[in-house]
Amino acid sequence: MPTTTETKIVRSVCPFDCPDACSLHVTMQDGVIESIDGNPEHPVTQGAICNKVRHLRERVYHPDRILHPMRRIGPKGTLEFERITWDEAYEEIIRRMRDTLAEKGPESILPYSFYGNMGILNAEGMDRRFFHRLGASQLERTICNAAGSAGYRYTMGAAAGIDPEDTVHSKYVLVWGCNIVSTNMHQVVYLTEARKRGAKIVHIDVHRNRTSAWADEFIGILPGTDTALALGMMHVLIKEGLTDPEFIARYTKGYEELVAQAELYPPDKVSQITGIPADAITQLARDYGNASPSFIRIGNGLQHHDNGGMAVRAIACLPALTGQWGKLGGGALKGNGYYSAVNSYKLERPDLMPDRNVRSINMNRLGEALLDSEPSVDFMFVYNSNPAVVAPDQNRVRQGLMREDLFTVVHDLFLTDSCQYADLVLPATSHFENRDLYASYWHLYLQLHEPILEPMGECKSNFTLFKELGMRMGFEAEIFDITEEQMIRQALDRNSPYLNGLTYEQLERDGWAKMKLDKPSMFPDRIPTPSGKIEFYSEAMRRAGLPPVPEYVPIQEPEELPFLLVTGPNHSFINSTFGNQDRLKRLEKQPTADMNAEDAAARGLQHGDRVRIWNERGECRIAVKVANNVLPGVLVTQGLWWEHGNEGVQAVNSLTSQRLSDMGGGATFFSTRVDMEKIE
Ligand SMILES: Nc1nc2c(c(=O)[nH]1)N[C@H]1C(S)=C(S)[C@@H](COP(=O)(O)OP(=O)(O)OC[C@H]3O[C@@H](n4cnc5c(=O)[nH]c(N)nc54)[C@H](O)[C@@H]3O)O[C@H]1N2
Ligand SMILES: Nc1nc2c(c(=O)[nH]1)N[C@H]1C(S)=C(S)[C@@H](COP(=O)(O)OP(=O)(O)OC[C@H]3O[C@@H](n4cnc5c(=O)[nH]c(N)nc54)[C@H](O)[C@@H]3O)O[C@H]1N2
Ligand code: SF4
Ligand SMILES: [Mo]
Repeated sequence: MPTTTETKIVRSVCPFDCPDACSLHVTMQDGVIESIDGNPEHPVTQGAICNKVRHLRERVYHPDRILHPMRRIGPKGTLEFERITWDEAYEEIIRRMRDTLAEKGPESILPYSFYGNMGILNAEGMDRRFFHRLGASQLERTICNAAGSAGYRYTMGAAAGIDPEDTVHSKYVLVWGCNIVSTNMHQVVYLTEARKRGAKIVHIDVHRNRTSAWADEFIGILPGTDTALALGMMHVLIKEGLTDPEFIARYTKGYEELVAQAELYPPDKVSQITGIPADAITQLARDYGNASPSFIRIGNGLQHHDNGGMAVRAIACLPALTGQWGKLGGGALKGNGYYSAVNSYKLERPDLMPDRNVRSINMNRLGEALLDSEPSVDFMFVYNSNPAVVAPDQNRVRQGLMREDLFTVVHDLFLTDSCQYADLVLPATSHFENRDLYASYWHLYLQLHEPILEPMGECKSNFTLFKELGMRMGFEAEIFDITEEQMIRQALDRNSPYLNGLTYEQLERDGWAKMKLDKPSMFPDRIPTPSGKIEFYSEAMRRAGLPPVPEYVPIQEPEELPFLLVTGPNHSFINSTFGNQDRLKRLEKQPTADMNAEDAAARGLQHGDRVRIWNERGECRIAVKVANNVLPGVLVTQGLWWEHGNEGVQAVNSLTSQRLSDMGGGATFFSTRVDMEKIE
């Protein structure tokens, strides 16, 4: 029996790619994590966290964690590795990098990363410096919110909205293409309070899901038609005089052009496009136009389409039409990254690039980059991402990863599907083992994370990995041989009214700090568009070859195949993270495709039948869930499942396309056409 035990509660931050960026209270017993809870003192977290992270202990101490570097000894596509030392790993990486540099030049080296860990140093810090200094191909990190952010910026000028804490004051709320019960639980907390104070909450989605069940009203829409709905609402708002002429005159540009455009979208026409009854469209516009303050939570779902940028741009016009900006609880929120932006120049050091015109590769076109780019990608460094599962057109991606002449390094905590193609696998620390700085893309707090565990086995953080690689490459010591604390100080060194002189000491003392925002949002006082107004008409869009006024452009997939497939994330994983966690897998049971009962009857399908869903890119075998959760002609799956370790599971991205969205180079995951047939 242990004689003395020490229990203490320490502070941490949730590192995952989730808007809530929760503050955690971790109960430690003799240096080991006992349990994880939400920090009751954090103003947004308020003691509540999701089920995934409450069980994060199981991930951190998981028996499958990679604890030392490994080298491939079997063929690509299998998981046969031998243990090697860090010295051997570093020597091999440097030798292969130098060979590639000498034979092909730096553009043949490609980093591939995203936000498996949102920590600023580990996601966009030392790694960026290292690849900039090498002169490697640039990666356009467009897989998540690129289209919608570009669209929103065309209208509003910046990735900023209202403080989510103020949404308790909203009286009418549209949750639009956002599954907040699963993906943004503290927005649900605020809106539940708003509802207690009299607000009505409407969910607009292609899928009747957990958020629809919680909302007061659900509007089911056909995928990729939201621009038409927004224009239909504008039509009614303008026709019925539900706009705010004073706000429009003072703060917007291009109202006349917008009026002419909205004229073309009467409810009956919009009904045919969107699948929403015409009177429901009229009612929605009236409810929105008559309520104030009203709030729109714009999600990432509706922008994973060919026309996703335009959809967000069009929706972002609505609060300006009814004059919501500036009112407490009025406006919209797509993302708030603008307020908490740190000094990315000092952090990432783009000035280290030997050639500023180095090519850049869009991460959504990884398959093409690996299979037909010139110069070829011969060295790929994967970290904070699982491209074999999350990238579109997965068969092409995996075909590229199989190339014998491609050298691939994967740095991760687990042997993901991507590791199957790695020549070297490197062990990553969990965020509990690192010092880092965390921002949210939704709330307004920056948080400092201090390590609460020693690195496990031989694990290294991304920061340490790229720092040590830089030093071994003989790169400038003052840039690479620094501590996490020094780098955080560099990141905070930014003249921003929102950071407002925030110091490392302040974060060290309090754990977090709120960005300074004296008004409900920066709008309408500061509108950083080219005209300084909210732009219903955008000259920048016209110059970019885009329709300057919101306009509905259908998705691009050829219409031969009868179903539109939306492959969203699920409740219990975060993208593909947690896809190897038994408890969470059990909760999700198995991947399924929701299907309309009418479609099922026409095809002779019953609930639970297995089908083969296919298109020209690939196929996926999955069970159907027959219900009226989707409109006829629509299929919805949830979850980015791993293939290895999940008998019979096929990843949905074999069906999705590398096509890019209308703006921002975004992904078009949800604009996928498929057919299906029953299998025995
Ligand atoms: N539990 C959980 N939380 C997560 C994640 C996760 O995987 N699991 N992922 C994290 C990440 S990286 C992100 S980007 C966010 C994403 O979270 P959200 O912003 O909520 O985005 P999605 O869940 O992709 O899609 C939201 C909703 O859009 C709907 N949708 C799809 N197409 C359309 C359309 O054309 N129109 C409309 N109106 N709706 C449409 C989908 O059915 C879905 O319910 O969540 C983060 N949080
Ligand atoms: N069909 C379809 N595809 C999608 C989506 C969809 O809705 N549908 N969603 C898209 C979206 S919105 C996003 S954001 C992307 C997400 O795509 P990814 O960013 O690839 O996200 P994850 O699948 O969570 O993979 C993150 C990996 O990073 C690892 N990791 C975690 N912490 C660290 C660390 O500190 N160091 C290192 N080296 N590794 C670490 C994790 O173990 C995990 O394997 O997927 C996109 N793909
Ligand atoms: S995944 Fe999201 S909701 Fe869950 S603890 Fe992390 S930040 Fe909070
Ligand atoms: Mo994302």
